[in-house]
Amino acid sequence: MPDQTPQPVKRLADYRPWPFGLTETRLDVTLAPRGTVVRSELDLRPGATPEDLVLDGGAGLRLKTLEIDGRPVEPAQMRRDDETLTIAADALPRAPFTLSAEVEIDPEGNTAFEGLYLSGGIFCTQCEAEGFRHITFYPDRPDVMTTFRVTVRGDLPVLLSNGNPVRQEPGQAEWHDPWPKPAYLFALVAGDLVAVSDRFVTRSGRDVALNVWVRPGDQDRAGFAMESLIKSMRWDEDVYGREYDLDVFNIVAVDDFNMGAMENKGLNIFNSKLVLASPDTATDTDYERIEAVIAHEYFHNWTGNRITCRDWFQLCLKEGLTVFRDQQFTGDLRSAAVKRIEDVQVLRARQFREDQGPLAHPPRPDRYEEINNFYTATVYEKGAEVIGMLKRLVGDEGYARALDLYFDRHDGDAATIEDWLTVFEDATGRDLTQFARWYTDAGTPHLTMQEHWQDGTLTLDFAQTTPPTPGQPEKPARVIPIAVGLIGPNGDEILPTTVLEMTGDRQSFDFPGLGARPVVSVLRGFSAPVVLRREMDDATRAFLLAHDTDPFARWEAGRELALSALTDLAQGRDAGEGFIAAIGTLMSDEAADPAFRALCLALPGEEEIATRLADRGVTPDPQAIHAARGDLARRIAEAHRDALAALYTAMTVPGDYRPDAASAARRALRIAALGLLSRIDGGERAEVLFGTADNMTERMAALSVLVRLDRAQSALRLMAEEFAGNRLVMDKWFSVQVMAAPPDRAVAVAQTLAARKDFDWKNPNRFRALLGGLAANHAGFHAADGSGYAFTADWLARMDGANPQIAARMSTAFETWPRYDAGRRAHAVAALERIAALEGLSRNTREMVSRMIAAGR
Ligand code: B3K
Ligand code: ZN
Repeated sequence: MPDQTPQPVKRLADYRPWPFGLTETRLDVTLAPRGTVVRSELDLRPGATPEDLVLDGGAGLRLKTLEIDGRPVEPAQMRRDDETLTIAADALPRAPFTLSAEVEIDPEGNTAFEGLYLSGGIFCTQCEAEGFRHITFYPDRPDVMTTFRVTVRGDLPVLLSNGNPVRQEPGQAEWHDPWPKPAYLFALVAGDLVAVSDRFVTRSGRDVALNVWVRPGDQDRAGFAMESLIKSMRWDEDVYGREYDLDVFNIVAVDDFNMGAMENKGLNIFNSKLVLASPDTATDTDYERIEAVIAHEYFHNWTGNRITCRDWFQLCLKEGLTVFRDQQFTGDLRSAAVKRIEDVQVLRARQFREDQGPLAHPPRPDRYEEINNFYTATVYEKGAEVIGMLKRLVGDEGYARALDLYFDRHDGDAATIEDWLTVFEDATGRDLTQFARWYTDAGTPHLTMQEHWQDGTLTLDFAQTTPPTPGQPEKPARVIPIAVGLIGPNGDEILPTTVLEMTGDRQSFDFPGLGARPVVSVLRGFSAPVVLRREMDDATRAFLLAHDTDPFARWEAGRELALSALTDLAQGRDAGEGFIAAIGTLMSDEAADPAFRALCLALPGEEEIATRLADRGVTPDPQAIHAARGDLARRIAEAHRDALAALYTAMTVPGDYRPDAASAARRALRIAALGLLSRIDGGERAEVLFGTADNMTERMAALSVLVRLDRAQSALRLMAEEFAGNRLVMDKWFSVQVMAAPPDRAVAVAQTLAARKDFDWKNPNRFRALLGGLAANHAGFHAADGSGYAFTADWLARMDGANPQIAARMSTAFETWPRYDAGRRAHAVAALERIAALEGLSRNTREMVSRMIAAGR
């Protein structure tokens, strides 16, 4: 048979449908830690022209038997390499046939947590994107969809798979999933688990059994996840008209998981940190994230499962839309204004950073080596922003019509971005040819605005340009929805939010008939994911911070004030008075939502300051940035000592802890005040709060302050004693010590922690706590002597041997290296090259590291 060595680069342009049909998959799995036996039967239909049958299958599959319609396939008619099994066309019947295989796999030896693996005695699976090929030989691609019948055998109390239960008896369970699905949505879980259970009756009357499965003893921390699931099910019916479609919905929490959670049909598997919560172990942020991720995975049932992706290049079709939906959900349940600001902060911190560096790629990439490297902020968060822009352009009604059409037209399909855009064109009559560039072009557009005022007419001149990104030197103009409002000199709004549509490189908009020159509030609600540049003095920013009616624009005005002060300070210039005065007024404005005030009080992080400097062509100096931020915080505290102390007391939340938005908002403001006050009280309040708070939110906030001030020894000891048996709390304990450490000690702290017995580095949460904690300590990670880079590289190299997905993901700590000074750049490249030179380096990490190194060439 001809050689078919897999090509390293996969290209969208090479897409071709699978030449066979698959009508049903039957699996019979007999579980054993080192030798699980998987028997599969695939009902296949050959295409019109005879072709070899190529199935995906990893090197870890030990093939025992292979039969076609009950007859063994001759060895001469098949070919095996590390990634595929090929059966020659002339060995295949011309009519429908059944291919049966028996393979043996080793879940206990599976440290990559992809396919079937063991996590603390629980068998579980992760198949997206290409994990099913480590369970059996299969056409492991999202456009091959079929129904599944699964029998699970094993001496374990709980045996779960997708769909509806057919038969359950001791040691054996049979499941049937009537909804055709691709292999990436397959799941199996088995172990000693207990359920927190409830029911949900859908609006058409289907009675659904709901279970959140956890380890015995964890039931009292699973209630919030269940409440969140019920809210999600109701919201998707109310807002998108989407109902659940099986008799059961199972969620399982496991401790070893490569990411947050997975939307397997009817059997979501979650990282335990996104399920388990109690007031004394989880923070407000944890609660909000649990609610959002439970919703996200549940919403995938329609946007991802019922309508899936044709190929992995289309990943943002399901991820962008599902993120957009979970953002809407959180906005509806909590505060839409606060949620929008938080989402923009995440977008800027992660996606803008990605777009500005060597790993930039479009929301719909057209090439990849390892698809797991493309579960990125660009695919997820920018994918969601693009949908937000579409909605803004076609209006709420147009959006609702388009979504109804999408669900009607594509239910059961493996669809593409073109299908998605066509639905919007058909539902609204709009031509989206130019809009499609948001999907195909990488990079963040830079938008400049200039104002002209003459004879009662205000003219706004806009210009857009997008910097080059790897492989895309030139970028044509995009459609940019720019939401503006005008505010009169007395603070009254004279033009409510209006959306301008920019389509050219340069474009002007006139606002005639105005009595006096207004102040322009622009990019309201962050109406497009662009970097906006406009000349504005501090007085105008302070005016907008006081008067803008759009909460995002109001917050943004404060942010700009803070950033201009911090970038000046970091370059040795005196600054900050304007911000200190404006923030003083806002912090005590009782009419403003405490959550909003907390957001305004939190200074931009060091990474954000570095990004702003780099954006302005200045090489960031991490130590100077750290000092500038500390200095401004101290000056705010000195200027507003009494007001902050009053806030700290007033924002105490009476009664038992509740994770609702209003209580969380008060705690957030109280914590913001605590952080500032700690710059002048030596950490006294933090020490008291750590000892007295009845909830993890305040205890962690206090602990972080104490770590920063280097007086956390006894608090850390107490916490370690109290929570030695709680992995999730101990993850926080690891991460806060590195993240909040004084930068000159961060690497040493990380080294000490890494040497501890309980640094169980193969557990992704623990690894992320330590290495992600260091990466988040900007001046610590970017230590001038390269020690942060070297430490991280050592651990990436080690992790790559066990779990390539985690190593590759964590390697993004290096993605900003080109913007630093020559000394740091040399250390960073040396670290990356050391990883690249490793023998046996995974495809995942190799692709990431070589893309990052290429930026220096
Ligand atoms: N779809 C999964 C992510 C899978 C990641 C594979 N490396 C979770 C989510 O986005 O909902
Ligand atoms: Zn998702």
